[in-house]
Amino acid sequence: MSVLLDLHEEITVVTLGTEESDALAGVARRLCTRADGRVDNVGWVAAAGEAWEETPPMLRQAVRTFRRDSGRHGTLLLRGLPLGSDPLPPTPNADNSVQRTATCPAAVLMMVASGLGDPVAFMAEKSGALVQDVVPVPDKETSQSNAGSVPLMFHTENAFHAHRPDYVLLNCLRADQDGSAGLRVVSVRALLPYLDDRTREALWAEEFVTEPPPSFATRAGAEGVPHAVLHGHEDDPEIRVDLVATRPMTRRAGSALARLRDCCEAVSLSVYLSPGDLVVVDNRSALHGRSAFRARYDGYDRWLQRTFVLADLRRSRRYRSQDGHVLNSWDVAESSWRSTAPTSTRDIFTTSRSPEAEGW
Ligand SMILES: O=C(O)CCC(=O)C(=O)O
Ligand SMILES: [Fe+2]
Repeated sequence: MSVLLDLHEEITVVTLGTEESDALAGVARRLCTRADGRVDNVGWVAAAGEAWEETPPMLRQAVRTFRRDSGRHGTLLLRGLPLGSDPLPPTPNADNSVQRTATCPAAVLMMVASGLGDPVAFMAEKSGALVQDVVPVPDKETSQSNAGSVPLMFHTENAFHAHRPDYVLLNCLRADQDGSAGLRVVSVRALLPYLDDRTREALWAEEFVTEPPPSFATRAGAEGVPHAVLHGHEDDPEIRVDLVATRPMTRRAGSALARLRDCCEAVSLSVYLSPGDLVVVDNRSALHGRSAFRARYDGYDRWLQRTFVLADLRRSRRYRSQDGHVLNSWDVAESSWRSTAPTSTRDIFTTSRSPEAEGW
């Protein structure tokens, strides 16, 4: 199943019919009553995983297929998802707003996340809540974060991080009033044919450093370990870059980043989300960003809910207290930071967190 978007390129779209949407709403309703409906409770997350098994088979099949091969654009768009029968409250506009209580859209988000792996959050970001609101925030218009409304540059989510998400999920509760906010996606598979040999060679070299976003408190003197933008198999590489936070360390790396930026602009796709649309971005093969839109702060602004997924939760165990779903702020990990990285597990778990955490 597919749909045509701008540039007449196709991303995979799966649309639920009324019957499937109603069935999914029933499963979500029951899930909301489990474990006191507390989204961040490990028991509730486990219940979301169980509930996923009761969702319509075509939904599970689409997610399973995407997990095996995220396709040319590394993006899956699920449409026709239920939002519940309660009227939607006004769009929040507080900074770092999160959804701690189960609602129909949050339940759907977390069930789909369970189908892809395990939902996770980062303690330093939006207080470690598993379901985060992506909404424009007054006075943050120009911020290169999801609280802003100027164009948001292409990025791998939490590109600096050794345990960056494998998938980013965004569930649309409300579109922006002018219909101008497009989620922009561009995959390495679409980019590669446009990159000349010299650019590719530079992108494979470990000549880039990526800073954490403002939400992740850094230790003075912490030094990012150089990494490549392209890695993995040369036929089908993964991409790791943030066009704001990644710095070139050499002249050729700088030229390659500039070329990459131009190509992203040229071959990206925009997805204009409507209520009931949920996008899954494969964070290993696709970058995402967002076009500008006008925020009004009148309760009817654009409202997405977001969660992250790790395909293999176990690998990050060292950084998760009590085998929970929240990665500590300092689990940038030995492979991402050197010299000033935490030296003991105790150190990792006791490092202070930034109350000003800002979503990225
Ligand atoms: O606002 C959007 O569509 C995407 C924002 C974003 O990059 C994110 O929340 O990770
Ligand atoms: Fe993002």
